[in-house]
Amino acid sequence: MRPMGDRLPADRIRNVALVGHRGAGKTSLHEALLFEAGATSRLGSVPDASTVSDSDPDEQSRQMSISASLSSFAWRDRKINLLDTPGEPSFVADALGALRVCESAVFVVNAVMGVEVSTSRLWARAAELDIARMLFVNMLDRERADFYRALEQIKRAFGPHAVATEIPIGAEQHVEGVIDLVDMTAFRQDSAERGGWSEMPIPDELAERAQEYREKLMDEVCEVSDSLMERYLEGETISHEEIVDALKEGTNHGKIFPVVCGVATRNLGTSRLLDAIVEDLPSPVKHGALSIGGVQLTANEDAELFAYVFKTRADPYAGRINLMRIYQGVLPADSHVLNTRAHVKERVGQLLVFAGKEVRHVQEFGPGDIGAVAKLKQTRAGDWLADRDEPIEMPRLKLPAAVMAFAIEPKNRGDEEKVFASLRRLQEEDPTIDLHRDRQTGEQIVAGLSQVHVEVVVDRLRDRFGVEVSLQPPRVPYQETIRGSARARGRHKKQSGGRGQFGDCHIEIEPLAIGDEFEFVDNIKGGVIPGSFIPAVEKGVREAMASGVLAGYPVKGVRVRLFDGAHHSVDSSEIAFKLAGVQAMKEALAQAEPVLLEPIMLVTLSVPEAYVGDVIGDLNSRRGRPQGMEPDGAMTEIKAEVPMAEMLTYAPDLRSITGGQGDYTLEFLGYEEVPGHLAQKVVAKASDERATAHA
Ligand SMILES: Nc1nc2c(ncn2[C@@H]2O[C@H](COP(=O)(O)OP(=O)(O)OP(=O)(O)O)[C@@H](O)[C@H]2O)c(=O)[nH]1
Ligand SMILES: [Mg+2]
Repeated sequence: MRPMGDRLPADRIRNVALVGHRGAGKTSLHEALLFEAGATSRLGSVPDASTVSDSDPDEQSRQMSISASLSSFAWRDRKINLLDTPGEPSFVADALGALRVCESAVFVVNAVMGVEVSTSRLWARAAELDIARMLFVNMLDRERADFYRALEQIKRAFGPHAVATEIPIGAEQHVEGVIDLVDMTAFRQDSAERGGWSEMPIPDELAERAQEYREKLMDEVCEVSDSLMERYLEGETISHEEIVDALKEGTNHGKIFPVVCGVATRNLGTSRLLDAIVEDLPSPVKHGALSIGGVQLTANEDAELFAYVFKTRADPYAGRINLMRIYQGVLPADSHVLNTRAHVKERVGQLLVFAGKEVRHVQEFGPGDIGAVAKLKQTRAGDWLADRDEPIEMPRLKLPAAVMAFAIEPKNRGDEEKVFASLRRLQEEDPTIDLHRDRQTGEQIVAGLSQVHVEVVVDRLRDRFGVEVSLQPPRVPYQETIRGSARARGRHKKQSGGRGQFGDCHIEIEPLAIGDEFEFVDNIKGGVIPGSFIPAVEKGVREAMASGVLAGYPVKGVRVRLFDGAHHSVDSSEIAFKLAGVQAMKEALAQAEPVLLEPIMLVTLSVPEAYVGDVIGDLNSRRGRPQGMEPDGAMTEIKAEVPMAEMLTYAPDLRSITGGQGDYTLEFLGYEEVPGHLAQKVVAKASDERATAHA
């Protein structure tokens, strides 16, 4: 056994992700939990930009979380590693990344709005990962908040095993405490100070309701074990310990999802949530050995080290900070470890623990723990650190496609290199960012999941790297394809002075099935084009496809058959055949009924019922095709397929239609042909742009 030093054994650790819809109160709850646990001395707030976890200037100015942030603190002899995650769908990579390294998640639900779109999506991901889940119904103090309505919605969305373990005392601005249904005791909140609550008798008017919900809880708890159920049905008393054990067992195995409640901004219900986290949620040892990418890992401190880096933060001053989860073994400070992707040794200096507003240094991280390390040279999110060079593949996160593309330009000429290098660092931090150059205009393109996403990139370039860029209007990533087939010949012949240039090819092209990109078939007989030159023809064909004949967009979905040609024993060369390929392909494309394709998005909206008609009318005017509608508490969920070109600036429009009460997410579905009259406009615009670019 190794000496423990300043770390706790794995069974005393709780790794918990706070997840839920945008604005449900995760950051406020994170803040209140830190305060209640004594890790901070004052309760910060989101409107005052004084929370621990929304510490970036762009998080503060937008009043929303953008990156996952970690805090570690003690509660009843356990170490809780709490990850506050963003609810905004554009930053979902961090929420998913956090869920993957935690044994459990607390879902924060707004008591006015109930279960919202992102919450359901994240729940599905947590279910796939098979992690323990509990729910915190927040904002009980708000007007129109209704714990019981939210609870019904939760059951409808997540099944009957979501069960209240407490109910509120009072409602809206008069909420004053909670009743614990396990022990049937009531707690009144006297102040928002730490420990500012006291036990009280269950108020008479709530006695019956508390009994009713206690029975619902017992029905669920007893389902965990047959013998418990039998005794319960026979009317025997079940002890406090038995209930607590069964609740823990059920929660650990995804058979029960406890629902608690409170008011994050008033620090109400937080002490009880902390108790529930350490009592009901699993430690890293609970699950036993984990099989990741075929390698068995156990939270054993004597086994060799395997640590997974799940988050990288690019900081121009502090350097890179990596957050990692130790799956097995111990990582000491001032040591060397192997990065199994880059196959290099990294020197580990100080190990960091984010404790409230402070950063502490520790001697080591043990198995099951989550912590940070600064200044590793090559390591970034997605890498494994290990004692030996055994590469482990973490299953890839299913992330949405980056389809909102903007061209950016440095405000100062000469900053191009710096902009690009800084973008690359930001991309390490956020894998959903896509960077590329526009083939036609040569512009630097930054693509993200939404406009906000790309705007955040621009802000971070300025705040962290000191480079100012301007954002050009968003671009639709059109594509081109063909509807018909055609044959064409390409012939490159030059005779100038010494050796000539000669290549000649005949091709036939036809459309492929939707979704297939490209196929090249070599049908040359009798060596009319020598085998060594055929790849050159294919290269030319591909080059021609990079920029279509209609508007210069990439061409997809074409089968090319090379069936004839000619060569010259002295003058033929790769370059000559490549140029012949380009020429043949351009000609063939022009004759094969080229068409323009546009991306189609699935938009999922959540709007108050009163605005449904207006929202649908507006979607129709955007060439939208409604796919369905479902009432969901006070809100209605609408799904529609809409061309991306019509959704580029949707956020402000939806805001004005719904008085700011609507919300939506976009997801890429696939490509479809652009209707003729609109296609003409796109083609005309592209030719104007080309003219300006070459002017
Ligand atoms: N009245 C009331 N307001 C709350 C409560 N919890 C949070 N808020 C407020 O609601 C707003 C959103 O809270 P946040 O904590 O930022 O929510 P979040 O879930 O972290 O939001 P994202 O990070 O954007 O997903 C802030 O203005 C909070 O002050 C609550 O329990 N009661
Ligand atoms: Mg937040």
